[in-house]
Amino acid sequence: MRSPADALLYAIIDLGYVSPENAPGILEKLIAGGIDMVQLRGKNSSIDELSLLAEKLLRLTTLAEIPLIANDHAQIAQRVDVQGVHVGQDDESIETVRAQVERPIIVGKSTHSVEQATPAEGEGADYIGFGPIFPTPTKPDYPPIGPSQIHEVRKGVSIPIFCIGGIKLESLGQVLAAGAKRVVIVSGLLQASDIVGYTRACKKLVTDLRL
Ligand code: 3NM
Repeated sequence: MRSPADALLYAIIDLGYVSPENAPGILEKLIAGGIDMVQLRGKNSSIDELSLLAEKLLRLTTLAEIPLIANDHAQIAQRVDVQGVHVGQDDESIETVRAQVERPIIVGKSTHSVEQATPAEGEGADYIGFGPIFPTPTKPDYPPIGPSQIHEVRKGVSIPIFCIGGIKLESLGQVLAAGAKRVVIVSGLLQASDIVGYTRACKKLVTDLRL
């Protein structure tokens, strides 16, 4: 099973873009394209619905040996053997999530500034999301940080940093040139007309940087 430290391209199955019925088929394509990690996010779905879907998605991620992370809800990780939980700034603390789940899990945290990033590591996060780098319709109220902050955040944080928000294949090179090593791409991957090809192209860019 891959760990966040091994992951370069992180996808999100966001039920704002994908129906639960189509989610397994889309995840298969993302996996074929080479994603290293995936999150299930459904801001308007119940814990029951999300747990049921997580169970289905977990079969695919287990075969691919990549971690499946539940957004927001530790209860999903209590019911289903997902590998982790991702929390936002206004969600439960990392300590509370770990105490609730009672087995070793990956816990990630969203951060929206350099000032939020360092404390997240201190709180015990295994990785952080850092964004939005660019404007994104998913978080319209969040001012974009801009790629110039990526070097700054890397100075203060030693856990894996996943840059997120408005990143597309066309802007990925710019984000990597600004110092990003790992990225989360949501709508770019989910709305691509050829999901496998688009994902492969993104994976190639992040991987080539490593070579
Ligand atoms: N979190 P897209 S930005 C879920 O900045 C999420 O913490 C963000 O979607 C953050 O790649 C974001 O379609 C949405 O812009 C990312």
